[in-house]
Amino acid sequence: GSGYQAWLGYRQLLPGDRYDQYADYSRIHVTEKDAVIQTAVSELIYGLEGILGVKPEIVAQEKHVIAIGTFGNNPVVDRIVTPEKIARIGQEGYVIITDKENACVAVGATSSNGVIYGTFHLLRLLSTGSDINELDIVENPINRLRMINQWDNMDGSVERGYAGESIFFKDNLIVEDHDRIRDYARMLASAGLNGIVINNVNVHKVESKLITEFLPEVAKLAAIFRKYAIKLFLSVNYASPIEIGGLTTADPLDSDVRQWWRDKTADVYAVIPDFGGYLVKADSENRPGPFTYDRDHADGSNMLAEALEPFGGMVIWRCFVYNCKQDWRDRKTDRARAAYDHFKPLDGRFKDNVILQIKNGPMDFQVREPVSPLLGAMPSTNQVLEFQIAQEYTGQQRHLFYLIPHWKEILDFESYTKGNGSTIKRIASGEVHGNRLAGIAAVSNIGNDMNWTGHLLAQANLYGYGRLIWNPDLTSEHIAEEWIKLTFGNNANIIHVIKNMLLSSPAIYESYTAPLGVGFMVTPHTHYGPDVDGYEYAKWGTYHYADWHGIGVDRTLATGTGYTSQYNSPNFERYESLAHCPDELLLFFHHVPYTHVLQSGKTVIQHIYDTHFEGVEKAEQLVSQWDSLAGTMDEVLHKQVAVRIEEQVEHAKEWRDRINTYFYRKSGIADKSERLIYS
Ligand code: BDP
Repeated sequence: GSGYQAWLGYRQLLPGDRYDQYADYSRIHVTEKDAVIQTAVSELIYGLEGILGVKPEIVAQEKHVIAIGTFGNNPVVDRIVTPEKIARIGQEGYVIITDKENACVAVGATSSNGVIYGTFHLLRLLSTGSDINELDIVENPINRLRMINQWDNMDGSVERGYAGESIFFKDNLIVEDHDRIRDYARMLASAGLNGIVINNVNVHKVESKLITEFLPEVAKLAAIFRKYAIKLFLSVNYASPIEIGGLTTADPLDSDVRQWWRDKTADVYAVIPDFGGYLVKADSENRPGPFTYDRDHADGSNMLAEALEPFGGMVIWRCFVYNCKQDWRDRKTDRARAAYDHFKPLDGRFKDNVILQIKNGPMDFQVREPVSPLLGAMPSTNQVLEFQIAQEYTGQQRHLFYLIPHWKEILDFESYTKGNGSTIKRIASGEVHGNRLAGIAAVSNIGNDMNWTGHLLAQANLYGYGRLIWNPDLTSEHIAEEWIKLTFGNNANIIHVIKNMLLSSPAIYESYTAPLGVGFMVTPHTHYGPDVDGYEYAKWGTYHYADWHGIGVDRTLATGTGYTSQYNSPNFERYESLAHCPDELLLFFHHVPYTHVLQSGKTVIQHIYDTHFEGVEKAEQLVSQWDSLAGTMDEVLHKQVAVRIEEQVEHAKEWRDRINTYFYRKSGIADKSERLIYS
């Protein structure tokens, strides 16, 4: 095992009950020639052959079959699926129903896209050994846009990539061998995703040419993804009219600039008729944008929206806009405020096909930060929530960090933006404000490492991301269990051990890194490993303000930056109040002395010491848990993970010692349990 098959390994069943049951249904009945349905057929053949060891036939008979197709086009599907069921199926949804008497399973959908999702669902059931005699499943995705963002550069590197080089680009060209890209498309579709941006949000001159010189090659990639019901999008450089168009300005109100974008966009649609649209990072971290011309982000995005509109395309415009040249001497400047301050006043000015893409927190994918107050705060504007699957600040796929529970906390957060029930998941899905365009995007965690994600267990984050955004009500436990079974098989002990490891991992990592929501404390640039003051006197605005007396950022309205006032009541009051602010976010919102007593009853300083010692102990337990599986699973895969977890422990010790020593020196307060070498 190399891990390349990921969750699509389809290991063969031993003869016995399930084998016989599945064999009874194992022929395929399909009538449609549509490319996506044909993809579903080949996936079904591939999966069944893996599970049963025999290649299934495609047959005309209407018994002992798995029938897949769209309503009205497949006699077996139409015989089994009632009109009442059909009425419940949306554009991308599906039903899976068993007609036991005739030994048929019908996978039916409104569109061929639904058929492929239904087929992958059925394969999941088979591959995890489920009973298929009584299936009666109706599924519709909760989020309309289910996107993955590659941060791949054409030189072959991946920004914040921790699993090798790009599978899309090499030497400033698009790769010619498309096998891996096709296999990636399979993985994404099987997890329910329907959109991909293939290049980094930081667009260099060479990637600007993806919409010109490289367009024929891009079209080939779009064709691969199209077969898997995935739309292709591109990140574009706001200054392209200058960079590659020979114009002297990129002013969004300039008529030549507008014409340039209309022409280029028409060229794109001429070869990719179902092209999704553009993703744009503008006026952010030294990227060009409308600010250069004294225009705002509504002007900038609407210009692109106008070019895309005739073709049904959309502009996904990122809100990661802040001043990366702040002054640390001024306690009133606050990067956390920036997205809301820039965008909220523009509500109502964006065209219908503009979507703002907003990171889950106000800073940058920290292990702990509050939920972005911009989410849901613009009732007349489309929004997409942005997560990061790549673990930039959560251990870079060297430390174990199962992201699903972390994302679920965010999705379940109550924003109160339109009264009770205004949770982030209902905002993201478009339900709260009734948006036509809405959904979730995330930065991918894959590269050309043989097992895709470097850390084999980080595959759970890619798989789980897709499953979670299809249905945000799925539990972390359920997703973990599904992924483990698909990846490692049905051994009860393996499932039990890995599930525990995954579920405990976020808290472990949090406990030995930056404390109580204060964030960063990582090595500048690489963002891996501890550097307590690395960003403290830098311009990036990621401060913790630790001194001899205390630590934390005062973001209250009363005495601080006023960031708390971007939240609705009662979140505002909760964060504003030192007594009510949740412990895990205390230092994000308040500057307190080291002797401040937390709701847990501990002082801040003792909390720091305790969590850091305990965190390392728990990381050590991960090693023994994993070791206990040796001999019960594929040896190569076992070894791959063992190496990573051992590194995690060593590295956790470094975190512990640097953080603890630092705070001991700053505060002069000893550890009550006398574990510090210094005291
Ligand atoms: C930060 C990354 C940086 C990205 C930026 C972004 O450190 O590499 O370009 O976000 O999201 O997390 O644009």
